[in-house]
Amino acid sequence: MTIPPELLRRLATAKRIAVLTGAGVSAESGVPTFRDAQTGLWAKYTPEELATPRAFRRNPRLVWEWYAWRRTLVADAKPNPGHLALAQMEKLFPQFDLITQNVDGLHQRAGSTRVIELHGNISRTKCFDEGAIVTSWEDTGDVPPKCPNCGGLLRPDVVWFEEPLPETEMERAATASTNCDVFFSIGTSTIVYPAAALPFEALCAGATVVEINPQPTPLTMLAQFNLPEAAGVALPVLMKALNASRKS
Ligand code: BV8
Repeated sequence: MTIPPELLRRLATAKRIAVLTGAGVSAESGVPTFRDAQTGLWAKYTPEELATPRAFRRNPRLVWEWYAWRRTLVADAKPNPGHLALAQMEKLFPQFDLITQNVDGLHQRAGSTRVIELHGNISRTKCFDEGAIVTSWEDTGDVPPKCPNCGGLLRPDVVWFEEPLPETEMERAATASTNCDVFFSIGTSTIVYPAAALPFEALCAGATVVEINPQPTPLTMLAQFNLPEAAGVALPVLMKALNASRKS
């Protein structure tokens, strides 16, 4: 695959870059996307059924064990060439914001430092009632375990459907999206809101929008550039072309 010369020209003068990533960026690390069918005992549930406060109230053990299963997948996963290329890209631009919907922490493990976690992080735990982050608790065998402060149930520090996103992160993401020269939308189906609105806000603010996704999404027809490739293939090629254009 080749990078469109016009895109390289725009990146040559760009100062401010914003990137939105979704589950597709972690697919090549073996972390199933939301669209991928749930496997094994989870096959009979849709993620939207398990990732809600209602589902947790209805069956806290089931939801806790689903996240425990996903935590093992994430723990065994390694950042892939897509994650690593984005960590390099951060160093090439004066302003670079990496907005992720992923809760797997793989961007940070790849070395990215400008990460905005819109939907939280699966390796953090908080109290369902108080919302406070909890780092240690007594293993009494309860599933989910109990909050050491109030005895309430513990839950993963992720944003569930029908829950508002963390305000600071949402504001930083909106500011980065409406103040960038080039906006990359990578490995996301662009369906879940309010994250899915960000590429369109960048378009309205006059940014050049680039989509990297092997499948079409609601953004595809509106993006100025489409790289219909896997992120782990397209991003290293893009970085190579960027470095070459900077040397010449
Ligand atoms: C909220 C954390 C206020 C938990 C997640 C407006 C319109 C319609 C609906 C709504 C709306 N506003 C709000 C809603 C409701 C809802 C929503 O958007 N529903 C959707 C289903 C229509 N939004 C919410 O509930 C949000 N909260 O609005 O609060 C409120 C309060 C009360 C009542 C109502 C509203 C909260 C949303 C956040 C939920 N939490 N994750 C967890 O992880 O368990 S969302 C979760 O799903 C992910 O974080 C991500 O955001 C989303 C999955 O999307 P993607 O990441 O894009 O992944 P997906 O599998 O879909 O696609 C993968 C893509 O990658 C594909 O396109 C594929 O082609 C591509 N791909 C595959 N391989 C590769 C690749 N690309 C590149 N390389 C590859 N190798």
